[in-house]
Amino acid sequence: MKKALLLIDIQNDFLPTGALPVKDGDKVIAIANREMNNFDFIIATQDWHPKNHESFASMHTGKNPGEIIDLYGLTQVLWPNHCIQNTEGASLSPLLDLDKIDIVIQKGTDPTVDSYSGFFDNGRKKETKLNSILKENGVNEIFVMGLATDYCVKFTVLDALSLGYKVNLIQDGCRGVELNLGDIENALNDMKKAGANLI
Ligand code: VGL
Ligand code: ZN
Repeated sequence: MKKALLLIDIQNDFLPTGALPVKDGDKVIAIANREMNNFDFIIATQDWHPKNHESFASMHTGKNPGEIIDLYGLTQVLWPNHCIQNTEGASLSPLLDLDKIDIVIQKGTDPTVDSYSGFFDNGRKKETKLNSILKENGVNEIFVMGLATDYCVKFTVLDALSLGYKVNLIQDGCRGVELNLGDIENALNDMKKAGANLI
């Protein structure tokens, strides 16, 4: 069986000068470039929202980023506009060794539901091609890193575990949003408790 490296949402908007900046998010780039030398199958995920995505605070009159709403039955944190399809902010960082990435999985395209995980939307109603691509390629173990620890990294890891993959989290290759103090630590604990190997 085969191993794969999963690079989560290393996109301009999540870097320190982006629309939804993750503190020290740029620090993961060198780690990603180093890790890519250790894998022959590399997948990147890309948050890829239409401009009317309902996770954007701008879509809800009187609401600000960081506030929480009910979005068609799911709890939704509201975000600044970010990773809008075909914008510079949505591009994977040009500082990544992009040539080494085999496949890019886009997510978050349905305006009515957010999609933190690379596998499923937050309501688990629709699935990306990630699971089938891993299966077709005989992958049973994944190494995950990227942005953000407490959102897209966490939910990708939890879904991968639920699908039966062996999951290793490259800890120094992740940075988090930390909307509330302790979110990153709690996310790491949640992933560990669910069976992820923190390396
Ligand atoms: C993410 C918030 C909103 C992430 C994406 O990549 O972790 N976080 N959209
Ligand atoms: Zn998003």
